[in-house]
Amino acid sequence: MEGIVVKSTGSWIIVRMEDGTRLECKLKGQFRMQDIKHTNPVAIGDRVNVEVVKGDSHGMITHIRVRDNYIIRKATKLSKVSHIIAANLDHAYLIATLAQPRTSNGFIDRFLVTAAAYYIPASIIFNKIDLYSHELLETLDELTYIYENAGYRCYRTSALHGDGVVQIRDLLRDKVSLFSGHSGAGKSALIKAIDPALNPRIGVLSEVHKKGMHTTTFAEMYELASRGFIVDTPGIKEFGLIDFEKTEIPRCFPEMDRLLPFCQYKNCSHTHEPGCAVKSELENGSVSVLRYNSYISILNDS
Ligand SMILES: Nc1nc2c(ncn2[C@@H]2O[C@H](COP(=O)(O)OP(=O)(O)OP(=O)(O)O)[C@@H](O)[C@H]2O)c(=O)[nH]1
Ligand SMILES: [Mg+2]
Ligand SMILES: [Zn+2]
Repeated sequence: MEGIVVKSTGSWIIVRMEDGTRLECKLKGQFRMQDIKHTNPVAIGDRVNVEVVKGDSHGMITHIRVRDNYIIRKATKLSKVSHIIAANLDHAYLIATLAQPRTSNGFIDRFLVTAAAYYIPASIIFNKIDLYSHELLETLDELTYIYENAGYRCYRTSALHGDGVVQIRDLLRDKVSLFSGHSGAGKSALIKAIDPALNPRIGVLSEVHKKGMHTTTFAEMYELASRGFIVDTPGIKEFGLIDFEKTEIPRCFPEMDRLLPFCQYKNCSHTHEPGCAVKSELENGSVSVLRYNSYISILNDS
């Protein structure tokens, strides 16, 4: 029997079987030994084969199909080992907000680079727009302009009041999508707004720092009544590129990647080389300084 991993709590792996039922499973020991690069040998979104022993209510995962793609984060800040956030994704959405807890531009860019690094199309959803002041709405217009020019769609929602929710529901139809972002950005609240029949836990912000309280502790894939699957994830502080060549970073900034054919050197890093099209567009204003600064910062970090 085949199914998709929808939740993994450490002790049990919940698999959604083809007929829509959910089965608690264990993983055959061999997988745990094979995969030393990742802390979790089986990830949300994995397509698996399951065997059920007659008379047993639980299943045994016997095979994990090769992943089309996956997105990872570092297991811990300095770790070389990574944790697979989810696999076999059609699209990754960053749930960002300019209200509390504000998502920085640097974080947005790191998310976009991570998604591009693993060849997962990405977009940004600016949530909590009900809380934006006039100034913040202007900032949002500027950011939308920058990111849409770079090649990323931007959406605006209020999980609280329902603005923009129908549009997101339509985007998710028949796809497997990931919601990622800081704790407290409203990932779970937005899922609830998209499909009120679902019940992901929704948190509150801390009194003092107005940050999220890490309410969602395990990633979980939900099935939408409007068709489609959405992976809710725990809030994340930072993304990190692992096993990733520095020379691949320019590819992960689509607006720079598009200009590469016009650079004098075909492996231009857009930093010190003469005849660099990115740097000349930077001066003309068509490549955003904000994005370029993130690019340099990511390049320096890796
Ligand atoms: N005003 C307003 N509050 C929102 C909105 N979306 C979410 N919230 C509130 O923000 C808080 C955090 O929401 P969650 O959905 O739990 O956030 P999360 O991103 O899932 O956080 P973690 O699970 O900790 O990663 C809750 O108090 C929500 O009610 C919104 O659009 N507007
Ligand atoms: Mg949550
Ligand atoms: Zn260049």
